[in-house]
Amino acid sequence: MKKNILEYLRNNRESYISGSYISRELGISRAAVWKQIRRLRREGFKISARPNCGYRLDEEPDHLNRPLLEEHKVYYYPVVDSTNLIARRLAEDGYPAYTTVIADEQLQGRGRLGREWFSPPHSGLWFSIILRPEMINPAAAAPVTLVTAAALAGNLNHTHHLPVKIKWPNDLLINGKKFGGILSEIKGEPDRIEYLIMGIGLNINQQGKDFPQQLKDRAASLYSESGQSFNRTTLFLSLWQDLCRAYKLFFKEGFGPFRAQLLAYNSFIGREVKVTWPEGTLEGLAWDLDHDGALIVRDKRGEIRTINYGEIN
Ligand code: BT5
Repeated sequence: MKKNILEYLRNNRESYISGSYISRELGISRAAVWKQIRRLRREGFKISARPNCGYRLDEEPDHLNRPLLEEHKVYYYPVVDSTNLIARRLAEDGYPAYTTVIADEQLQGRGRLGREWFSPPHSGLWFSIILRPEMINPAAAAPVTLVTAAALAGNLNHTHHLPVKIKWPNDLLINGKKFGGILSEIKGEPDRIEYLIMGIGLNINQQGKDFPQQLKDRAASLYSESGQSFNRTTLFLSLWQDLCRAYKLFFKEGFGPFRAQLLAYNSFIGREVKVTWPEGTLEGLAWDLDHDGALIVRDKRGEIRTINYGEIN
């Protein structure tokens, strides 16, 4: 029945179609029509309603293209708790490197340090890639988050002409607002990595008003800042191919080839920053990135400090 109502709306895109007409044609009550309209809206269809005129279909949701994704061995789920958790289960079951999980919606999307990651349906890219870098010890893998950020920023700047910047170590910004984040999780021993899970969240087609109150001033999407909406499947495949290429190069040649790209797209070098790191907080001038991607800060007393783990606030 939902499908039939959708057909009526699709065939009348130019005008409003009355609820009573649909109910007569389908032989159902007006309440049943209304129920189905509500259901379609929950699925992401934008349907406007006008008193005495009826309903009009304004926009269809951008569904991720499951068959195309699965051709690339990317596992699609409509709703998950967190793609990082699903990827971890697959990694434990022995799925190979580059196996990827993508979801339309996450109910418990996670950031670093147990923070939440807002992951509504039909609008973003929420995905996790399994990596199995056999040759690297865990310390050498630390820059993998920066490699991810460099690959994403490189693609979005070059291929899509978007002014995307990186905030060390895991934030992606557009016009100074955060639209993406990276969460890497590791399983291994001191001298060997069993697997890494690279979780990536990108706001794509949300409108500014779609963000919850506490994020409204700080969060953005590619659409809210550029006015361009994107086919999420096409954009994902373009980013994913660049990411896989970047990881292969990183495992072969280390962080070296990525340092210049990171510097080119950074939003912090030469700025006064406040950094949280295991020793507390530190204020100073972001000075440089070292050869491993560690942040070099000149503190208030003029001392040079090297931050391996932490974040710019
Ligand atoms: C991150 O953490 O930025 C990492 C986010 C990684 C999300 C991906 S989605 C696929 C995979 N599966 C998961 O469960 N996670 C990964 P962090 O630096 O800790 O930033 C978290 C903070 O960003 C929150 O405390 C909010 O302030 C803000 N935030 C939450 N959701 C946001 C959103 N959708 N857009 C912009 N900012 C957001």
